[in-house]
Amino acid sequence: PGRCGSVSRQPLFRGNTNNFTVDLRMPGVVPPHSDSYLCMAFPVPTNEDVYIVDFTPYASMDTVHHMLLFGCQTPVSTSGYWDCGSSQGTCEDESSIMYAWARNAPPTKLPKDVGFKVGGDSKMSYFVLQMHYGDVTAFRDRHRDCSGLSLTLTTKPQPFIAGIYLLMTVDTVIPPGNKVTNADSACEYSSYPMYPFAFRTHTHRLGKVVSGYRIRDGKWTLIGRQSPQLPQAFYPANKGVDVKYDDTLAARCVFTGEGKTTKTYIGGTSDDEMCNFYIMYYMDRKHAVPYFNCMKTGSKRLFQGIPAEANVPITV
Ligand code: IYT
Ligand code: CU
Ligand code: CU
Repeated sequence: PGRCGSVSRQPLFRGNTNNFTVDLRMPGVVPPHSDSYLCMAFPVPTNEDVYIVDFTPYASMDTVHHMLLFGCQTPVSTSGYWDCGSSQGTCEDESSIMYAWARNAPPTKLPKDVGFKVGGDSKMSYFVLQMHYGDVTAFRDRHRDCSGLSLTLTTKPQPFIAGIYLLMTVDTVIPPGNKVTNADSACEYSSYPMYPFAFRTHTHRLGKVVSGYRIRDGKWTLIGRQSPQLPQAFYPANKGVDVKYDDTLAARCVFTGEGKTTKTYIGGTSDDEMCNFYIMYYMDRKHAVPYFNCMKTGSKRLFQGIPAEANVPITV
């Protein structure tokens, strides 16, 4: 008692029996050093299918750099929190990101009638909260952190199901020096219509701009473009860009090797790089797919058609 006194550990039922909220909070932690990543898993509190329809962040602005929510079946640990920095991950199996909070960025809202499906037979039996703590000098007073999220869940089937499409590169090598290195990925889309409504970019230090597109009949339409040096939240996607069977999804990350003396590879540490473009979308519940992954390198020929804006660094 006392540590996170007012945080409830039990789902709260309120309004009608269809709706409840779940608090996912760190259990009063002191991050061991600046730039710590700490994770904690929480079981989805029902065997039924439930839908996340809203997120409410509770984060200490002075210490929390960012906070991510994943869903998966087998978290790295199910008791207490663990260090989930570069070496240890979040889940043993495939995990899917569902929410991102980043300092100084407005949080994402799901559109009406859209929910992430969890529990039941969804393969999402645990929530994993990942916290990135920045400067720990704020912990000199020995207080403990109880930051986290509150989820609004409903058992009422939602007309549309939210999901994540991740485009990433796995073989990018950034040569040291001044010049620009592009990391391109692209995949043909061969499923039911998907409606992007938010996007998130992720690189480490060397990323300048990340852009994602739908290619239809040779025409490139922007889904989103952002500097990965800005808070890595989900930002609103370009409106009205649906994705249909036979479209291609494509993303480019622009890196610079400036200031480096050695090659930089894709990897988990802050000395490595990553090139990620996440699309948050919804699909009709009748044939919704909860996540997609594209790890295919985009061809030179295809990327000759990319709009020039994708090469323009965003200064922050
Ligand atoms: C090598 C890489 O790019 N890793 C990324 C993307 C990634 C996320 C998930 C890859 C796999 C996953 O199951 I979830 I395979 C990556 O680690 N990105 C970080 C977070 O860990 C999600 C990020 O902040 O986007
Ligand atoms: Cu962070
Ligand atoms: Cu990364």
